[in-house]
Amino acid sequence: MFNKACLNVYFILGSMNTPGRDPLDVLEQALLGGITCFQFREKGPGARIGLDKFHLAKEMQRLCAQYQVPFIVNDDVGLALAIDSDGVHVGQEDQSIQEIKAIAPKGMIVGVSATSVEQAVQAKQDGADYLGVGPIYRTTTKTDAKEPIGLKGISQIRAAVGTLPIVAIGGIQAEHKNEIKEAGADGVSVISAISAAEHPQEAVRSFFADNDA
Ligand code: TZP
Ligand code: MG
Repeated sequence: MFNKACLNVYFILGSMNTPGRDPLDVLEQALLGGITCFQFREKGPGARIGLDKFHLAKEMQRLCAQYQVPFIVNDDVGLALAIDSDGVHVGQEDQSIQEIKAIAPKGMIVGVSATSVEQAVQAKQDGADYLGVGPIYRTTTKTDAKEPIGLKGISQIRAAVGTLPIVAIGGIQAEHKNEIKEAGADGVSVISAISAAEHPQEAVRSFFADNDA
């Protein structure tokens, strides 16, 4: 079952985020560390395509199922439907929420990225199940990331969308988690702080160190 607690420590990964390492090993370490949600985000230079992407998605989905962690596909609605993922996450330039809701099985989670109050309110109106809000801080992981919206951006979006689940994204390290939750997010989503850590399992644990709300 999906609820806002799933957004607590939400890990995002594609094979291009684990140079020199097996992305499945990194994911398994993160699952052992206790991540509460996972997003398969296979995009950008070096990303797998076609059957390679499909197989990696299936293997990651199987791992997440083993640990009972929701498995969300980024962008690729066709893939999400083909493998019956728990959810799909789309940006402002991707397929519209209404279109996705019309073709997806009932209960498939639809997450939407928002960088402004306007986008957040629109996404809520269109039926998004949760919002990915950011970037909060500066990040180099996404080359076309927008200007950081900071903690203030989270508070403004929270005030505008009521109780809709919100996960923050962009440049987030473990020590940021408290201030992000205080600003109104239900959790943090993270790529490099976990994927590039020498010990991904310990990196996940550090996100629970002084805040396990
Ligand atoms: N969307 C906004 S920032 C970002 C995405 C996918 C990248 C987050 O990566 P990191 O390494 O946690 O800053
Ligand atoms: Mg997208």
